[in-house]
Amino acid sequence: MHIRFATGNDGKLREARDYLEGIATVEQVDYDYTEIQSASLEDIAAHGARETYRHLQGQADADGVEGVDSPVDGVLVDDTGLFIDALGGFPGPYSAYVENTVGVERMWGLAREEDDRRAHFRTVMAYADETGVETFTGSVAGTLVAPRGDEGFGYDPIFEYNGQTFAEMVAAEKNAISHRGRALAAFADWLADSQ
Ligand code: ITT
Repeated sequence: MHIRFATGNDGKLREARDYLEGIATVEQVDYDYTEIQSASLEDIAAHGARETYRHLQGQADADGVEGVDSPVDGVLVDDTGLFIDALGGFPGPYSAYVENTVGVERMWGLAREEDDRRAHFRTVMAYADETGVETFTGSVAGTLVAPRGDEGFGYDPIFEYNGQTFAEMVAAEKNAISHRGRALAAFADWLADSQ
């Protein structure tokens, strides 16, 4: 089984490869799909996967090679957000924009002002193939803390789960309990059932 993962985020790619080892090979695809403006991670991911699949299919047809025409050759997209309870779910679907503008340290600065520092990560994985699009969701609740740890990526240093930040865990430990790991588990179950 071979899957194309449309992402520019090496951390996401590493975790998906790690989780799907023995189930599927994961190829990174560099296609800048349209990130639609929506409060729904499902809509953003499903739209991105459908668009990328159509693009690759069109490219394969134009090249005269066999089309991307079986569940073996589907496209995966991952849309993730960090939702902070005391901030009404901010940054949520805007997490990438906020990381790239103000950065993780300043997000912690905002959260530190709050008594309630609960937050959750949510990932939606969308998988598109010739039969359509399926979405798989995973989430994990934790607490925001001052940055600790060098593993992981993005908001991992400020997200604590059971006394450890995600940046203090290696990929396999994080995958066992994380939003992405849970979405990948649902995806892997679906793949196994559909074969
Ligand atoms: P794509 O190319 O896949 O879109 P991206 O980094 O832009 O990569 P998103 O739009 O899903 O991804 O943005 C999610 C933001 O949340 C972004 O700032 C990520 O660094 C961060 N993020 C995603 N997954 C994370 C995780 O498991 N731990 C910490 N931060 C994460």
